[in-house]
Amino acid sequence: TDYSFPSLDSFPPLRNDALLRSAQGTQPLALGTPPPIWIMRQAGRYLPEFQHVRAQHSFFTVCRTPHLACEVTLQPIRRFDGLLDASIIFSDILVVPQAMGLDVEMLPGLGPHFPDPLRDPQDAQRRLLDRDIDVFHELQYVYAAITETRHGLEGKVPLIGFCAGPWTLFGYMVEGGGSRTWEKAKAWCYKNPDSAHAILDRIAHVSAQYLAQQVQAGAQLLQVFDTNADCLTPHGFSTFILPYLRRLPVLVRAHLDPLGVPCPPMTVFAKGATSPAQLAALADSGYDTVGLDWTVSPRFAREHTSRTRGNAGAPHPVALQGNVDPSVLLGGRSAIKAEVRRVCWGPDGFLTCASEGIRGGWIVNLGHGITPGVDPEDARYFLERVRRECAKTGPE
Ligand code: 1CP
Repeated sequence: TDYSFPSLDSFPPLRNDALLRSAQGTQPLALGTPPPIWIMRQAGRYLPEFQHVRAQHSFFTVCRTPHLACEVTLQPIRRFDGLLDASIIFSDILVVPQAMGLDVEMLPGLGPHFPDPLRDPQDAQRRLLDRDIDVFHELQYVYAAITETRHGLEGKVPLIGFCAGPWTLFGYMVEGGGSRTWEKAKAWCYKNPDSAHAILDRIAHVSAQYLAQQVQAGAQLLQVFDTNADCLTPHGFSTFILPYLRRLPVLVRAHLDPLGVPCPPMTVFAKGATSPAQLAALADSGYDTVGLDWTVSPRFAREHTSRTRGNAGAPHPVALQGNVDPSVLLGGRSAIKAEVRRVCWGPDGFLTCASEGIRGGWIVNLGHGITPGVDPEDARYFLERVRRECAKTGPE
């Protein structure tokens, strides 16, 4: 409770800025030069060293204890020394609903659980919209973890901050946990669209302040995870998802500009938003990088994102992040090797496109988070294979 933001030039100098340069368009994908790589959900679940920490502390205790969050964030950086180009702060998207006054528990083997989810518009008005939230006070434990981790990283790789897309959080707050259909959240939108918009708007404002404060604490790139962007109709996407995703970078800048703090690169990962129109809309929504799930080919994604000009009219197309199928890490080494090769050098691969002169940065990643059953040494093999394929200047 005595945290204050650090001076941003008090941190060790960054020695690997490949991620930031790819996102900003100053390091376009070039044949023979391996692009930056990291793995969504790289800290946690599948790592025995994480399970060791979790055996002693509850999930949210790890999130709320800066030295534990820092330790867990550094675990993959240590284990895969030199193979990862970014770290992501250990936390969860659900710390934001907690900050907004909702209880969230992490049930072993089941995932997040809200004992008292939002019931109806009156309930949301009373428990959410009529309350003032002191974002700094509620979430300063995250900022303390970010500041400590920036020091712990010693400038090896940049530190990513994150939050959820407003739609994804709305889903959890209404359903009370994960869902296959998200039908309560969807029913709310059909029955009470004005109430849904008021809640999404509040979540967007809190999230933007949270992202800006993560930057003040030391985050060097921001990613928005809209994991549930795949459950609405195209019209629902345009109505309840896209406007709130677009608002985040605008509001983050509005927080940071008066402080004289530059806005770092921002990435949007809207899982399942992969139609041509949705990809084009995401590429034009104020973010520097569009994250892709594994259901689209790199060529298809390039085709539908390269006509737009990237963040704030930048003279380069948006960077793309992704999109190796996370399940291949459960499929054995020959499958990993083949799939990495396909994403790089297949007929529709990232490097094949680059060799044809199709422009745009690439940040290598999976198409969603790494799953709990993965052998960490298979994850290492994946990182090594990407490096190997990307060092080549042609498919042979
Ligand atoms: O008990 C445990 O240890 C729970 C496992 C766990 C972990 C390690 C959860 C529960 N969250 C996290 C950390 C986490 N979550 C990070 C930290 C950095 C990292 O792991 O590298 C991040 C970025 C998230 C983001 C998150 N949480 C998302 C968005 C990204 C995604 O994977 O779709 C979502 C939807 C959640 C909700 C959540 N938290 C945890 C669970 C089990 C779930 C449900 C979805 C899921 O199974 O992943």
